[in-house]
Amino acid sequence: MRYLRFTALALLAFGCSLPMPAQSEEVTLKIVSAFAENSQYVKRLEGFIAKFNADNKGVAQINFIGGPKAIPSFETGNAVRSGVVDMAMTAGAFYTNIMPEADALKLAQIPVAEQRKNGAFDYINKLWNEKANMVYLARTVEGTPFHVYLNKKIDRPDLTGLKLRTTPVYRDFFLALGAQVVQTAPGELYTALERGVVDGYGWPITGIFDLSWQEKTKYRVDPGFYNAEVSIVVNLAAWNKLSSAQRNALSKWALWIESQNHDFWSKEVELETRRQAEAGIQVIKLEGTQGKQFVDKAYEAGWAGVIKQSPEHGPKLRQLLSQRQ
Ligand code: 173
Repeated sequence: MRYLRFTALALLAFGCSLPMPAQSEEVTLKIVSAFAENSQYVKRLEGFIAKFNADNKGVAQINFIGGPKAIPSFETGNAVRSGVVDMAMTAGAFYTNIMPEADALKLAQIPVAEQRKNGAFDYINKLWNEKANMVYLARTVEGTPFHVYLNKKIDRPDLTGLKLRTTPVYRDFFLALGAQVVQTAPGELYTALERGVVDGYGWPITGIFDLSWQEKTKYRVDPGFYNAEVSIVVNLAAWNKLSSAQRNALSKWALWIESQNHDFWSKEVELETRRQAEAGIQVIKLEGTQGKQFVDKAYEAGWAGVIKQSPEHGPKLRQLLSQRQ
């Protein structure tokens, strides 16, 4: 027994005296997605990973673990914060449990390329580092508005009497318009629509076909509002362990995917709008003043919600993310 213990200790000591792996050794980073594996968001992520991996053999590789079946959408923030995974492609709405400020990114009125120049990106990173143990690496979705999708008709910006599926993205706005709300992960929405538990939902202009919601959707309300946000975040400790070559590789490809956002998403918006019409989804168009009031109310309710939850950082985020006057 004594001998065994001695051997074990000797082995441990020997193990510890092995040289530490050199910083330049290839690292594999595990990434999960808050969105379904067949979604457009994930297809684009996989394209990004393929390019990154081909460019970084011997330096760093990204390994896609899976979508919400691996880590539920609303748990992605916790998984990155705690280091269960190294990275996630997720939306701020899914980790307001960690930091309420995460949901403010949907309110950005300037592209991420500009956020990198006006100090917003640095401010975000400081906050994300401190409050979520995360590096905010790249915004992969921008320039696609959210919409209200309904199965009951409305003729003015009023959702009184309707029960809508929500996430933190839409909650304050839907409540301001008189709706009742129920929160679900995207993966639970089809069933909620099928069972008539909800009369509609919020979602961006793109992506409703990924989980077949078009089968259970009669109307889309125009105009859209906000700026759907999906980003790649990295566990801070995992980031700090990387060599500068590995960090540079991630930053280089972060800039690359962001540089593709405008062209990629403007095309998708066009395609998906047409596809919705072809699927028979009718547009309820709030015209003129009504349309303007609808969008103004969205931003008003959205910022009021963020500032209420974060009086310390909300106003600064508003200043940095809003259109320059
Ligand atoms: O689930 C959602 O409706 C949501 O919050 C969201 C956020 C960003 C992109 C798509 C959906």
